[in-house]
Amino acid sequence: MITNRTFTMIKPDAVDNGYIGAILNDIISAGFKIVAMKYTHLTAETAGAFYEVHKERPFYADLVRFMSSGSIVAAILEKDNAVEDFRKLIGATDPSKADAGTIRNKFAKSIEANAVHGSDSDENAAIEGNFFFSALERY
Ligand code: YYY
Ligand code: MG
Repeated sequence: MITNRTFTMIKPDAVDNGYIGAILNDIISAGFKIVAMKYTHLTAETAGAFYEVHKERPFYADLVRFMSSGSIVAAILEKDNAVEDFRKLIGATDPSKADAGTIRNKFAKSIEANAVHGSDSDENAAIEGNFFFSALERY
């Protein structure tokens, strides 16, 4: 059911640092089921479109550059209360403020290169999942 789904990306910093396996392990151990997943690479255009909601923010240009600087892993995850529970699992946007044990606390070094993305609402989870995956891929 769509309301039990969220969307995540393992960002270029975490991919480059070799954390894909450890992060997926934390996600699965927390009770999330992987519905769809792909290893891919954003261009400046696709990263810009994905983060369009932030285009007036001062960090937008750097964020787009960073998000298109290396490979990412995109995934749709399923669990009861997926959006809220996943935001708790990843922790605060700024890893220095993320609670101990959260994915950003463990694997991120800066507010920009913060290891993972997590959707902030059911509506955005659906939009973001549809951005990366065709209907066939996200059955
Ligand atoms: O949803 P979340 O990823 O926790 O934060 P957002 O406020 O949606 O910002 C998206 C993304 O932008 C964030 O993960 C890192 C980057 N960013 C930044 O580089 N500098 C900021 N001051 C705020 C956000
Ligand atoms: Mg956000």
